[in-house]
Amino acid sequence: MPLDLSLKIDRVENISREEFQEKYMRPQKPVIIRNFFGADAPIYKKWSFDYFRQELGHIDVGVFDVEGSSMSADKTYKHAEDSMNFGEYLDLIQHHSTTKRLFLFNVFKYKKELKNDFPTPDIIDHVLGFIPFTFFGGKGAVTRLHQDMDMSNVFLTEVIGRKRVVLIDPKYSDMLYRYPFGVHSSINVDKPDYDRFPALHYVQGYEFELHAGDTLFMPSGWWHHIEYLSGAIGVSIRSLSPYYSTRLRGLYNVGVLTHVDEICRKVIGDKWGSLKARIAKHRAEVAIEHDGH
Ligand SMILES: O=C(O)CCC(=O)C(=O)O
Repeated sequence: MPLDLSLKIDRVENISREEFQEKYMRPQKPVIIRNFFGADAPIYKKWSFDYFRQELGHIDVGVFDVEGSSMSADKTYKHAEDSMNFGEYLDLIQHHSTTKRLFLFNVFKYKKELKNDFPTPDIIDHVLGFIPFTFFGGKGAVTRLHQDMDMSNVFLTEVIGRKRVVLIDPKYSDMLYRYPFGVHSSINVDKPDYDRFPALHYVQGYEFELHAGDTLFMPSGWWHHIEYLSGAIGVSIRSLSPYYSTRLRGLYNVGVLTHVDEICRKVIGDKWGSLKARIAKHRAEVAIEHDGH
């Protein structure tokens, strides 16, 4: 049986600041916003595979390919394992299937003025302006189910291409068997193993496609699984949660938790991963007892 991903996400265009804050930001409810940066924003017309090949085809970029069989399910990968010429990488993702991705790629380091192509809309506050990131990937690339560690709100804009997104409320974190000391889950959203992970029976989420011109508002801590349905280019901007407890949680995750995890992995070795899996299982059992019906 597939996961219950039958919730329907709202789609809006030209939403006012008041409506966005009241209906989506304060309740932390996801929504897809069409032409978030304004219909005439240069990003929608100027950014393309050809444009990047022409402007930055000569640089080398760090390439992630960690979603394969060799990855540790509970580990957050922060550094690219490989590097490639950007022009060749763009040819690859434009014309072929590949699992290679550019993840949290700071293209603005090479071309600062690209930031002017997408003015921050005034419907949002507390934008973390210093870190817009870009995402490049080829058809077939997958970002496994995870939460963003800094717990910021994410506005993920699809500039070119299509993606399939699975989005799940953080209230289900225990039922998703979240590994402690991290932001990953043991489960595969496309092949849920209900025998090993029975709490998945109680999880509900959204599943939808993002198309060029769509921006997904992903509230703090929402679980996401992203599959590239074509070669794609995206950009995300982030904003602080309206809630201080969530902001603190993000600071704690980035400043403390992730380092404790790395130290324990080094000191304890493989047993650390299995201990975390046991804790995740126990928490899911408790959640079934409290919330399962
Ligand atoms: O590749 C993408 O489009 C976004 C990936 C993402 O949001 C993430 O890895 O947190």
